[in-house]
Amino acid sequence: MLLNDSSKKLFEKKLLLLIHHHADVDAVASAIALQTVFEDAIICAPDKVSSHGQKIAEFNKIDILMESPKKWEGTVIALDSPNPEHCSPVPKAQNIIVIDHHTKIEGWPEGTEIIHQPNKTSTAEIIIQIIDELGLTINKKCANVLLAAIYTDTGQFRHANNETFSSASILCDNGAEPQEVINLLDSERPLIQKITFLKAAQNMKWIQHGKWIIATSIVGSFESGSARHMIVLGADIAIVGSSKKNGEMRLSTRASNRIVSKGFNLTKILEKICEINEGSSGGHPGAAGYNGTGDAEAIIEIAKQESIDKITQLS
Ligand SMILES: [Mn+2]
Repeated sequence: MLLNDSSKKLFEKKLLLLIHHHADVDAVASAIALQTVFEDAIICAPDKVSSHGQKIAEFNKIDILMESPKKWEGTVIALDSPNPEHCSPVPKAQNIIVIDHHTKIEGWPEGTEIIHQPNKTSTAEIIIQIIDELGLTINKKCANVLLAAIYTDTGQFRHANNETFSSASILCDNGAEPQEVINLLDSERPLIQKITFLKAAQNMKWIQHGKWIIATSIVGSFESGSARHMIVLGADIAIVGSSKKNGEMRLSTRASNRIVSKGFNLTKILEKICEINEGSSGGHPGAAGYNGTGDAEAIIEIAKQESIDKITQLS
C-alpha cells in the first residue's frame, strides 16, 4: 500500500499538480491522469513543458498554469520531481506530496508526504496504483495519457521490466489504445529539433576506452534527445551540454543498455559533478541530468573523465 488513511485525506483538499521544469510526457501525463479523477485540480508547470509534453496536453485540451502561485491553500502534489529544485518555485503550502520514481529523492522539507518508488519505470505507474488505492476509476483519457508516459519513460519499452507490462496491460483494459499513443508520439519532429540533433552529431567528439565508446557534444537546446541519438549512433555513454547566457548550464547524459547491465550508473557520475561544482542532479542509471553553473565544455570534460574512471572499474 502506498497510501494510509491520513495521506488519502490530503487528496480531498484542493490540488495543485506541480510538474518539473521542461516537463516531460511522464510528468504532464501523471498530472492529466490525476486531473481526470480530481476535476478541480490545477496543473502547474513553473518552467516550461517539453515539446512532447505539450503535444499530450494540446491533444487532450488541457490548460496548464505556467507560473507557480506563491501560496497554495490545499495540497501541492509534485510529480516526477526528485528534489524541489526540479519544480521550483514550490508554493508555500501546508501539505506537500511528492510522487516520484527517480533513484534518489532529497531536499524536501520535513512533513512532506513522499511516495517514492524507484523500481517503477515511470511516475505514471505509481499514479495507476494511487488511483486504484483511492478507489477511483481510470477512464480512457487517463489510460491513454499514462500509457504515453510509460512508452516514453521506458524509451519505447526498451527499459521496461515485468511490472511495466502489467501496468500497460491494466491501462489497455481500461481503454488505452496503443496505436493512438504511438501515432501521437512518433509523429514528425519539428524542424528545429531535427537540425539540433544533426548539429549535435556534427559537433560530436568521441573516444574509445577498451570496448566502450564515450561521445560528447554541445547544443543550444534538446540536450536529452541529442544524447539519446548519440547512443543510437553507437556510443555507450553520451554526454551533451548546453549553456545559457546567464551562466547556467545543463548536462543530459544517456548510457547504452549494454554498459548499464555491466553496472555503469550515470547518476553516480553526475553526483560527483555536484560534489565538485555544486548544482543538482537526478535520474536513472541509463539516463540522468545535471543543472548547475559554469563552462559547459569544462563540465562535460569532468563527466567524461569520471566515466572513464568508472569504466575501468567495470567487470
Ligand atoms: Mn519519469
